[in-house]
Amino acid sequence: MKIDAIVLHEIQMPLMHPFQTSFGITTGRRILLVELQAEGTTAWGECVAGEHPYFSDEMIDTAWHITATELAPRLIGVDLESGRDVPDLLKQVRGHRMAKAALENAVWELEALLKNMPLAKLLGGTRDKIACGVSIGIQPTPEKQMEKIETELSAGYQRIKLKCKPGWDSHIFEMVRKRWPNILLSCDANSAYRLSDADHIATWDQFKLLMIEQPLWYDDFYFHAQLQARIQTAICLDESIRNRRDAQAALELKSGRIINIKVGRVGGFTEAIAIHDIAASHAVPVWCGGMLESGIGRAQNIALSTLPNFSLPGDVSASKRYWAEDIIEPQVTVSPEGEITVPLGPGSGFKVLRDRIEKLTVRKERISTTFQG
Ligand code: OSB
Ligand code: MG
Repeated sequence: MKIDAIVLHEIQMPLMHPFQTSFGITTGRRILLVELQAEGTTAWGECVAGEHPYFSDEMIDTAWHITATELAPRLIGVDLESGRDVPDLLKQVRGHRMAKAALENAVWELEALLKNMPLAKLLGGTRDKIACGVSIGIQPTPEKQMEKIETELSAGYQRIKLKCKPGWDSHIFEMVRKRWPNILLSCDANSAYRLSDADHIATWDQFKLLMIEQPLWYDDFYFHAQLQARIQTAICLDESIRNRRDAQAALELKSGRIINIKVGRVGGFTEAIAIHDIAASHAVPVWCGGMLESGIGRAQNIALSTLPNFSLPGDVSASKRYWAEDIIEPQVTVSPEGEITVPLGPGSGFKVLRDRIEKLTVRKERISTTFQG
């Protein structure tokens, strides 16, 4: 496979509902899409970097710059056999994993399209349906939070994850458990607590949470191990797992008992699969996280979620929770049983709506020259 050109598009889309985490509120997304033109075919990838460097140190503008100047030129004109070839070609550039993932994943998509096979199969997936949960942002009032949960449970979602932070935690969990004693419930602190909060966090054991996601620093797994030793509830690591070595170190240190895999956070499908495998070898379940993706990233998350050790419901949910109209067809839908059926067509199995993307595009750049040291 030889890539002739890579086109970067920035699209802007308002979210259906503002999404609040412990690090801020997102009302609309600026999304970098990469379009590979190769072998007479087009394959798309999505960069999950946010509008600000709050979740990680990447953001759309750094990802755009690095992609245009350093990453894309290293892929143009090179003979690629598979998406697995990409990490080696990009390894001279340190970090910038979300930018790298968009390109690598587009190459996997390209490979699946050219082989006329589902991306899920190419990645080693074995499921024809995936289990869905939702991540619900912090709401203006506890009552609104309960309403949101009610809506998502009625839609069939199998697991509710609540964003939390100091001052928005125990009383909310208590209200939820009074009303729904048995649902699968978890929380995500996005690094809002410190080890000095361990006694407070230990009181959440009474709420029988499925997991507590990334309670401490975004770049830590040493202190997470100390916290895990002091609580019964499983810790799930998100931000702090950047690659397979982090996963191995975290599991050996017992920093958590569950891993959230976000393909953008770890630099692409190759690394995501490696982390999936390491977790499996430790009998640690994984699930697929979300980054408020458009349909392109969402479709690729569905494919990844078909791997065997993705055994907990992920944060991959219906398009309509995010967008008035998604950029793929059909839109991603979730059954009343809380499942997404994995499409059987080639690639991620969804049609990319180019006209819609063009309408939403505010910035575009075409790269067709090879990297000159
Ligand atoms: O920590 O999982 C997270 C969204 C943006 C940044 C970080 C996170 C999230 C989510 C949303 O939880 C998941 C989704 O619905 O896409
Ligand atoms: Mg998280």
